[in-house]
Amino acid sequence: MKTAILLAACLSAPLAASEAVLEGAWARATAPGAQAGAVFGTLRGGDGDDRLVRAACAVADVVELHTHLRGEDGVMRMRPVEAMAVPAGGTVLLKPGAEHIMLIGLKRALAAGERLPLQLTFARAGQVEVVALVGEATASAAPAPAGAASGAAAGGCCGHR
Ligand SMILES: [Cu+2]
Repeated sequence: MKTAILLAACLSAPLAASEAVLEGAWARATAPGAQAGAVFGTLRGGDGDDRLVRAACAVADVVELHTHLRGEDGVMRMRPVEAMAVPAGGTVLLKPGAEHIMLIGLKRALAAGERLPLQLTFARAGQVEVVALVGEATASAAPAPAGAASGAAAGGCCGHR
């Protein structure tokens, strides 16, 4: 039933499809010489189930998709995953201690306040360019961009580059 309705909607409005995105991408600043960094944010699903299958970043030799799993010894450890499922209309929160995008082999330190371009590849949505805002090294949530209070939809967002 649901599939039939979705299919009809797609056929009648093929250009109005919404695709999976990473919203509010952010990263933690890294110490000079640090080998790794991580990117977080909220994966938001589009009209259809999707999967984040790859990520790339110019400042890292390798970018992996990671999750945290509890080992047999009870300790949480990062594990690479082949893909992150992004259900249609759903959200997946990437945050410290959970799913994240791992930057390995950093070519330089990430500085608080900088904007870090990333290329994400979704199985369905294809390649998507996102910019992660770098927060403090100890940040546990996305930094608020100057002049853009979270939740303020009107104005604000694009004047500060
Ligand atoms: Cu990791």
